[in-house]
Amino acid sequence: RARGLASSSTPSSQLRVAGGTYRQDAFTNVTNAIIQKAETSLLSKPSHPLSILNSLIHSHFPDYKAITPSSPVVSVFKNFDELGFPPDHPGRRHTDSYYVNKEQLLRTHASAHQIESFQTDAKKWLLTADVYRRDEIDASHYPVFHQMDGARVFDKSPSELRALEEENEVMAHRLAQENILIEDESSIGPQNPYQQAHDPAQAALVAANLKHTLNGLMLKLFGGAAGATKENPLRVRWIDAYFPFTSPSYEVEVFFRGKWLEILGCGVVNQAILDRAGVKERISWAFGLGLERIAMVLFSIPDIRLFWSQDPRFLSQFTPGVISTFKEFSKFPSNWKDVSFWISRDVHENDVCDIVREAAGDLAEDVKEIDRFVHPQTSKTSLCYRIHYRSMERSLSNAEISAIQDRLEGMLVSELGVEIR
Ligand code: FA5
Ligand code: MG
Repeated sequence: RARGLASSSTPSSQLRVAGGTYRQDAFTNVTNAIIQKAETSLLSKPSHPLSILNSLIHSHFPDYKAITPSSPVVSVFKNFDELGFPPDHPGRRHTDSYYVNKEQLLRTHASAHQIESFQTDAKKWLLTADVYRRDEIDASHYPVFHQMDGARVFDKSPSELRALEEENEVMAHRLAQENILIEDESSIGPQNPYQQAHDPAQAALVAANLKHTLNGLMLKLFGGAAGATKENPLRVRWIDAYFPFTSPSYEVEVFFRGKWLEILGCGVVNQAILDRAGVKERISWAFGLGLERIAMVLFSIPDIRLFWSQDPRFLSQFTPGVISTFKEFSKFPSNWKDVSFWISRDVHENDVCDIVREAAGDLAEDVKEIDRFVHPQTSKTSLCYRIHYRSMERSLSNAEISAIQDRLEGMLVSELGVEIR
């Protein structure tokens, strides 16, 4: 059931998203607020921090082919099935992803384009994409963010593997002289095995190359900003992870300003993926990182909504090619309002958050459930949500917030069938 649909010239059974026209059905849950984001390309603005970071990573990997993905609308098959996600994977849930219809959704990760990228036959590639996940509302979560995937493919020929072994030695030697402390807590075992299809010695070489390559990237991105020295090196931690399309799989964390930050996921690509792409007799590693998470710490951007700000005081602060510290141009006061309602069927917090985004746009800073109880007589459930409102750009008047809150209450009634208390 689509909400607040697109243009009036489009028949109501059709949906326009990022230049394409799609059939809607009972599964449709993409909202207007999200469709608008899909039309906005932050990466095309050279002085946008995401674009600066994206370029910086590209310049660190000069011989990697830059692949530009097409529309953010992809098939469920391509986003999940083809990559080996099981039928009951949580990411497939209606409450977790934005469906255009039962067969198509807004990609939830850049890896949706992995197979087509391998099909280009590039041996080294990078691909950056806007990705979409239904989520809560707070300073670090936004339903649209950007991921960069990258991969390197090796021939299984003895000569290429010998070259790889030598390259690994050179890389390891170079990293050993840098101000980086690598805490490798990962391990190969039944939980995180080499693949049946792989010679373990070859897979080990590929995994080692993956680790050296990404340690080098972490040093490039964070070394300077962290003020890394011999005595106080940049700490990078490798832990085991699980992805349906890689094995072994890892997550990389960086210790920055007193905290461990999850930066990326990666691993040795499942042979079935390369087979499907028609890449025979090859072995590959791949990674996927989140640009916003990295940009927020490198540029000191306190709220993820700022990336979408149209305020010239935001964009004018940044220079292509330069990582600079964002200076907050305002901290306008925040206001909160509660909304309480009776529900007669289960309501997911992400449904409430999407309606808040429809009613309030980026003025909603934070949404939290603050109360829930069951009425002893009627056994109806009551929920109360507290919504914090704040503009990044100006002061909000009480009248404006009340109008948003009225609109919100109306939408909660019409979309979710709740009864406002
Ligand atoms: C993935 O999306 C995999 N496609 C990554 C991958 C690619 C693994 C290739 C192996 C090979 P994950 O959901 O963990 O994995 O997200 C990857 C990165 O995206 C995270 O490490 C984080 O940096 C970023 N990310 C994930 N969720 C969010 C979010 N809600 N907001 C901002 N960044 C996020
Ligand atoms: Mg993760």
